[in-house]
Amino acid sequence: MVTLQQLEQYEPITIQCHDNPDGDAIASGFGLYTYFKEKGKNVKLVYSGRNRIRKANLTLMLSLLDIPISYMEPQEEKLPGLLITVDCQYGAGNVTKLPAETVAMIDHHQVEITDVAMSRIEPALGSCSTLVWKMFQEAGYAVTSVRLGTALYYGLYTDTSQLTEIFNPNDMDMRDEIVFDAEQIRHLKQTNLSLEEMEIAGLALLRSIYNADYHYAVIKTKPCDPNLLGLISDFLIQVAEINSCVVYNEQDDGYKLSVRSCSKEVHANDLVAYVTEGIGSGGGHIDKAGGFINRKLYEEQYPTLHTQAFMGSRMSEFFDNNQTIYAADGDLDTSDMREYRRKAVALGYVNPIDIFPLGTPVTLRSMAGDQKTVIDGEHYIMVGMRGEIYLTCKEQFLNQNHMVRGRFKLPKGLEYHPIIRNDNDGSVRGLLDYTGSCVTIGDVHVYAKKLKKTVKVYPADDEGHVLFGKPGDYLCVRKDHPQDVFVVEKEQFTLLYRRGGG
Ligand SMILES: [Mn+2]
Repeated sequence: MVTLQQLEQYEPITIQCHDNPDGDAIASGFGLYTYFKEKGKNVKLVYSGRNRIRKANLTLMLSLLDIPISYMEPQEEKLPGLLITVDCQYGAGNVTKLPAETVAMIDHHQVEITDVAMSRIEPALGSCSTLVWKMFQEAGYAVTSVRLGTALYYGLYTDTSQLTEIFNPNDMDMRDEIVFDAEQIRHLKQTNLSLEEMEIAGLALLRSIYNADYHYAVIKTKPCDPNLLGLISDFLIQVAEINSCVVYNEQDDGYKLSVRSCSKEVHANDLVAYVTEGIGSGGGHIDKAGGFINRKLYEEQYPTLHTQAFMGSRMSEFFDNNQTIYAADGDLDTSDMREYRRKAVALGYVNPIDIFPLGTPVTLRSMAGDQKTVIDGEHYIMVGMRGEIYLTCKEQFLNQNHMVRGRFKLPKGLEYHPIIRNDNDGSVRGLLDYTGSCVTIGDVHVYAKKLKKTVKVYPADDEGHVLFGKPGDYLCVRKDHPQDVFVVEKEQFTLLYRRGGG
């Protein structure tokens, strides 16, 4: 994994955006440009390909933020020093291959090119701007320039359907931390679409597929700026008959999806997680979500299936298979479940009062997204082995666990370490700095089964906080507390439980 410190050993440096650059490619390229310039490097920001930048929002972005990007003719001659492709991969179909002495790549798309040693590719991130921002932090470089902050913010904005489809916590961190010029962003928002895109949206609406049984719509659009997908789905969800929808199109490396739902029973983030399961990723909020399907994985698993048929059948499957459990009823049928015992594995716990004072509104952020709460002195935060977090009642926690010595540690290489954010003043703390270790007292017995369908569990103590299980996860219920129903992810389950009764 390449770092900025390694890259700044080279000179001169050419940063190349993909052909037909978008807001995110320009912003992340500009970020790297600014960094190397400040290090006193001879650096250039370029793009190539058949077309020049002409979309209104992009020309406005270049002029508002004074971004020094220039067009470079495709050429045979070898570039001296280092070439970094940004928001794309060297040799991929969406970027003109410029010969160079040394090559590096920084990107957030699916890994396509594997023979470039100096690369940093993080497909889980919503924008390449976030990746560049993250690399700045790792290098100890703070973004103090509002001009650069505005560019990076706009890069994230354009790649996540106006920030509505953000689901990676790193993207949320940048959205919340970065300093930007709100007036310039407002100006850019009003220059979002071209006439051509208006036409693409119009055609897409004419060709929608509507399912009257489940009240959903599916639309495939022609290639367009990804944030147009979000606008089309925002429009669709306002139609009376439509309660959920997927709008998608083909990109170089797969399919980008925008999902909406306005039904209480169907959450957009659950729906997109289900549709992309095994072939991509997705998430977001209960009403708006986004996702991505990797073309290679899709073609391996569904070699003959047309994508429109695929989307329709996955959607219908989701509605057919969705089981709802109200844990408070305490009547879950355990006849097809097996008994397991909890292993003596240490988990992490945090007493939030150690971090912020009583009454502070806070946001807990983990890979699973954001959770808002107020420090009430009655809850502890539990930290799982993969950095997942959940709140637990203090009294129950103290009855069921005992603390063990030593700080709680997460395995190396985890994508994100959970944070707690004070919503009054915006200050942020890493949860792990406050996390102790604990193990459960006595034997915990559960009945569990591997899910074949999606399931939604309304917990007995907190019906507002729905748990979602997908095929492969385990549905569990405490043997001695039939109202304690919960879902455990596949990998977690084997770490935490073993077969056995008694
Ligand atoms: Mn991008």
